[in-house]
Amino acid sequence: MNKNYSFKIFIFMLIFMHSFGMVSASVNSLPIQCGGSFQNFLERFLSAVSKDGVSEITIESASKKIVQDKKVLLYDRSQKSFKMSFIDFSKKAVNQYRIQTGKKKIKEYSEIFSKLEKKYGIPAEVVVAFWAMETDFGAVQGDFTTLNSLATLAHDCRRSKFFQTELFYALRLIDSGSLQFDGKGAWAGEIGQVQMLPEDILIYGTDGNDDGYIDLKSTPEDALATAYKLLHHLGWKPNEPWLDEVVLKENFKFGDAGFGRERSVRDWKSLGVDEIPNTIIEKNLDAILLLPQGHKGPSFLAYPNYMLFLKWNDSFIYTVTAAYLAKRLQGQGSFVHESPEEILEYDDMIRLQKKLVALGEDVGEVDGILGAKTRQAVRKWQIKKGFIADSWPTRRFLGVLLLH
Ligand SMILES: [Ca+2]
Repeated sequence: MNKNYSFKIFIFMLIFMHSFGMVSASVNSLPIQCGGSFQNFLERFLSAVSKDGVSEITIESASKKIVQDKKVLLYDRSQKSFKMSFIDFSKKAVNQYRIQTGKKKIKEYSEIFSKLEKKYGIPAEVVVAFWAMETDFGAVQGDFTTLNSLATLAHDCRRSKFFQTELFYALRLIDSGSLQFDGKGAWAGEIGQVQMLPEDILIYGTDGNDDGYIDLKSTPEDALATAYKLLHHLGWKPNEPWLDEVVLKENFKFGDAGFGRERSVRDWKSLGVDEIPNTIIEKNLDAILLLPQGHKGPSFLAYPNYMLFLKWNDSFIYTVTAAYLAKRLQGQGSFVHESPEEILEYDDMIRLQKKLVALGEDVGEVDGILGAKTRQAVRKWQIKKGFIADSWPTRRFLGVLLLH
């Protein structure tokens, strides 16, 4: 393919779409009704988006080439990694290979990193942590056909509206020549070295190596520049920290930890949070205290920039791990911990969530995942039942709760 030609179309499309306000979450003709026969859904979808400016030739090819991929639904129903505990997941995700390779990559791409760091005030280690977590520096980008993945998830009713919009933008990427019908990526439709969805690619796609073409799959400079731009737009506060491991004094009141209980760093210090770096105490930002595996696990202070990790990926365990990997890339040692109790088995986690729901608590989806809402509900009942309120449900806690 003539790369320059397709790039010119791509840039034209971006200018066109921005000037008409078309790079936005809503597309006039969407959403359509989800479910029913897949082929019927696809035809209805294509007929709807043809009115929103997808070219006739793309619509015609899409109708012939896009097929349902049932494997995508299996993946969607079981995101196993987040049924792991923080310590298990982070030990797997933050390994020597990633730390050493990450440091090497920062040297190898030092030119573009220093340019981007200066422009956005985001340390290279933060972006490299995402690069490592998402694709092992581009090595594992996924082998699912992006269009089929997006169409399968758009047809499925669980998150249909979201994926209908992404499918629409994927067709726009095809129109612009920057995506092919057989283009591959992750099972949920993310593309390239930092795994981005079509709408984000249209908005934030950046030509990092100035070759006149945006290639997020095989040009690291383009993927990195795009990730920087996204983090900047999500609201990264330049030259501010995101996370520090800390140590808690004996008799620390663990119930102060968790989301929604921000305090200034100096307040935390007076409450018994130790080993906060001096530069952080001087800045005196607001912070929350995170105990991802309860009071016997590691403890972290998380500053406002940590919330940007949650905008990138809404899994609590993923984000603490990515934020911690960025610190390890900066030379921090591995976290310390005692021997916290293992995470509840899946079936027990479901029993716990169902019991909490029966007690009138909001745990979000009953999905067997110890997310932020389940943790908050656990904390509340730990206080009621006289347990240490560290949001980490042990087997004994579950037993006591089930008897309530
Ligand atoms: Ca490029």
